[in-house]
Amino acid sequence: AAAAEENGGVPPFEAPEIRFTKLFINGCFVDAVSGRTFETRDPRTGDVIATVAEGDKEDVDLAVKAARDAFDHGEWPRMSGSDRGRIMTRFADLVERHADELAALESLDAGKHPAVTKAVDIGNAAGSLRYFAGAADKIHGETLKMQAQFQAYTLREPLGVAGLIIPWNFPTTMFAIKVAPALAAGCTMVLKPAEQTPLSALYLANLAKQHYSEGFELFLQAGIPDGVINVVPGFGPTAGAAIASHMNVDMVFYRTKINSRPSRVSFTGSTEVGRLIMEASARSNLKPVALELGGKSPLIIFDDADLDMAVELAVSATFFNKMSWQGEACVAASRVYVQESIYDQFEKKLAERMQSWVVGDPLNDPRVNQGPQVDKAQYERVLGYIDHGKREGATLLTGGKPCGQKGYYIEPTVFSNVKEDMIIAKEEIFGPVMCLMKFKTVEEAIGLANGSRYGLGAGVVTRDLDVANQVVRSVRAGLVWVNCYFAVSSDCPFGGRGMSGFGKDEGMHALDKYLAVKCVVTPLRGSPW
Ligand code: TXE
Repeated sequence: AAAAEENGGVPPFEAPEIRFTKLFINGCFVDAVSGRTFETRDPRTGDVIATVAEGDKEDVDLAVKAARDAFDHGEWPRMSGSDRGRIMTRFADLVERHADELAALESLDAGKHPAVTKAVDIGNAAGSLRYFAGAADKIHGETLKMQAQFQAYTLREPLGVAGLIIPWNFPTTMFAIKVAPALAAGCTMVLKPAEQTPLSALYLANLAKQHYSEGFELFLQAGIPDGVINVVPGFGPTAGAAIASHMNVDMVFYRTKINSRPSRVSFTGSTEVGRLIMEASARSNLKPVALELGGKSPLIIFDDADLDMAVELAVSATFFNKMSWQGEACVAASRVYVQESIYDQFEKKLAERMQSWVVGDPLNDPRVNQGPQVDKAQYERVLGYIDHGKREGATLLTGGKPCGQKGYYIEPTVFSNVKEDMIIAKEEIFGPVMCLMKFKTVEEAIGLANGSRYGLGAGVVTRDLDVANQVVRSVRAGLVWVNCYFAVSSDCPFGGRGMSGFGKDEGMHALDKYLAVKCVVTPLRGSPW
């Protein structure tokens, strides 16, 4: 109590017990075939939190075999959608019931603020599970009239074994937004968490198989059956690549990089790895691929905007105000365009605002706005971009240096007078770095916003509806926010275009990735058949 009092009423962070560190295959926690392990570290200090079994090709083979058997012979794809939905709803309940422990685990592994992790990451994950639980019994085809003497209908069937490769910036949310639609569709899956943050996926896999009793029919007493969800922690070029190129994976979804035969691969991550994943699919079984890659999202601020609100919005859109996300978000507004007539005022207010920005340990200090970068590699990468910005001649308005005695902390950095051809304006930095630029007219702003090869998010701040509509219609992006930013929800399709990838997570569109459409034709009476 005394410690909590000293700390503004917040009790000191208690590290959770780490119970799951092995591969999760066919409902069991097992060691890697090679016996190898790797270390996952605390980004606040660089200290080892746990050693985790390191999956490789042989382990992916075993996981895919379990998923294949569960798909070809198991009950999950054959169960009614409403029964799948009921089990998924129970999974969501369990996620919420264990939210504190899960939030502590995730915050430790990823360097996040536990309260925010609980509200945002875990809240979104439970929300996705519930949303897709509700969708599971609403998957249906259409009836087609065809020409005379035939009729046809379509069936939407689960595609098979999904390969899911996820990144480290929102590990629990990423797990849920890939796993939930795949479960609703009736697919089975092999998921590889990022090597930086493997712990929450293993914890969630264990929750998914938990047993329920109260008043359920016998076959619903179990959780998600063994073999439906398999989790193989490991590295990208080994375990990830094995999923992307696997002949028995029917689709791959990458939310960052991948290569191996799952039936489909869904991936979230970097554009370079996205390329490798498509190549791996092309060279193996041509499995469908969905990629949610990086971005360089523009935020356009017009001169009729409320200046204080616009500054606050730019800060949260780039750095994630009060969220301790340290700019590690694929939709972060890393290009901020401000209309010339208010540019100087905006710059001044922004610099003032950053004075009260607190960088520090998000697990123990409730005042902290920004925590550490996820690992040494990301920390060095972001500092490398900051050096580029300085060398290319952008004006350093705030920050620009590492901070703290240990761990991976970087000052929130704002570059002003950035030019379109500078590296910091073109490449995804994925850290606490804002690039401030000016424009004169709506047309110029749209041209600048569309000057990137990415096309993930975009924001516009104005009170003029005509201007807002013009930008919304013209900007090349998968998500556009008007007078807000980062507002997301399970029913809003999330995903980009161009080098930001293709295929949607969330919303009913996400289901399409996990379903195959089959057209069935039957003759009518009197047909020559
Ligand atoms: O991503 P990787 P990294 C972007 C961001 C960041 C950059 C690098 O710009 O700075 O990517 O981050 C797996 N075959 N994003 O290096 O490598 C890997 O193990 C199969 C954007 O962490 O793409 C992990 O599970 N899989 C982003 C996942 O891909 C491979 C979130 C992401 O790692 C693989 C994170 C391979 N050959 C980073 N190589 C977003 N869109 O939200 C790696 N992986």
